Amino acid sequence: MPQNGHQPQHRADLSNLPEDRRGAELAVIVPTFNEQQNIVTLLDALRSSLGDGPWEVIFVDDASPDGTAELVRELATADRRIRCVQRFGRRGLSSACVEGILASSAPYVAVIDADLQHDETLLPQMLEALKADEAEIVIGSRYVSGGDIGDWDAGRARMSRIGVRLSRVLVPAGLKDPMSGFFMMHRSVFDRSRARLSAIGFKILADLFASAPEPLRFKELPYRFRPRNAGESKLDSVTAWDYAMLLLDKLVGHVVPVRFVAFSIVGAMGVAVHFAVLTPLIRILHTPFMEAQALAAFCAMTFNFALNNSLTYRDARLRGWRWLRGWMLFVLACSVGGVMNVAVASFIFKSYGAWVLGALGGIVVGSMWNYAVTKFFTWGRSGT
Ligand SMILES: Nc1nc2c(ncn2[C@@H]2O[C@H](COP(=O)(O)OP(=O)(O)OP(=O)(O)O)[C@@H](O)[C@H]2O)c(=O)[nH]1
Ligand SMILES: [Mg+2]
Repeated sequence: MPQNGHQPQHRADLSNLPEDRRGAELAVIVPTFNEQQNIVTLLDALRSSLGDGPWEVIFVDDASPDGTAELVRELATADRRIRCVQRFGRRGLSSACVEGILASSAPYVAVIDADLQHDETLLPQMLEALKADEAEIVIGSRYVSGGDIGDWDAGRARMSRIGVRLSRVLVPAGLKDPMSGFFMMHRSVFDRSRARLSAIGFKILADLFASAPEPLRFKELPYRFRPRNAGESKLDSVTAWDYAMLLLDKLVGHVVPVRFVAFSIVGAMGVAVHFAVLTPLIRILHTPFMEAQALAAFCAMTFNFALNNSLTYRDARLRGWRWLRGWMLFVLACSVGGVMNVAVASFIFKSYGAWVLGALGGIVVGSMWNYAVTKFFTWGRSGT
């Protein structure tokens, strides 16, 4: 053992090892959720595109109930280029890609969807462009000449265009398809961006560009977006919320955690629910104030819990009995937060005689408590 605590600088001599022991040069990362029906077709497509070269494919599966990971592992017993990373109690395309990349040592990394919408025949060309140092990241693009969005309906095409326009605050103007989920990069691109990545939602490419400490040298290759091969789309209305959170995180995340912003937005909606319950109880049913207030607070807390579970903590969403347990912990924590709110508010009011300041102080302290405690105890997150 070295005395000074530093690791000795040693390099293993690998020159005598047989060729077939070499690690992969290219890792293809495939995030999956319920894509069992597409795995075999995708693997055939990758094999015919990449041939016998030194590549590997890493499926990052978020415990799909349809048995995607089980199938991948079964196929991996016949072909060691196939690997599977399985995550539990977690969801998210971007974070799955990050973990897939971290699980590989390959110097080149590609990301591709499992549903065969991306044109895997471009992969060799992407690799060549990187090796020739034409760029450090090569993007499969639907918006350069020769590229096409395929058979999207007008609504989806419009949503995509709006997404591209909004992304302009993050990515260079010359990048035509920042919403692409199909790209290949030199590992160093990822390494440089890693510390600043938000890894929220679906748009890992825009995240990479926005997180790079200096502008990335990129190249776009056109391709036609194909229809989904089999299975169902995972896009839903919450995808837009995730995208808004990604943009917000990139813009203000260094000042205030974006989850706290989301938590506060949900909290503000909870105030509306509180009054929507309180008003008819008092005005119509003539319920005594304390009872009405308690019932309204209970409804607002339940509403806040449900919404935070679906939006703020979508990636760690609780279901079944864990939902029930989470809800109880949330109500408990927020009740304590409510007591703190009133205590702080009355302290400020008594000290300074300013009721608006008192109310605001109470709200700030109460919501910070609620956020910090529920983040840890309800959704079990100590990090972001
Ligand atoms: N690991 C993981 N993968 C996901 C998650 N959500 C989506 N994916 C995968 O990410 C890829 C893209 O998802 P899609 O549902 O095809 O999204 P899309 O291509 O933008 O939408 P469609 O055109 O409707 O298919 C697919 O391989 C999905 O299985 C997730 O939460 N976790
Ligand atoms: Mg798809």
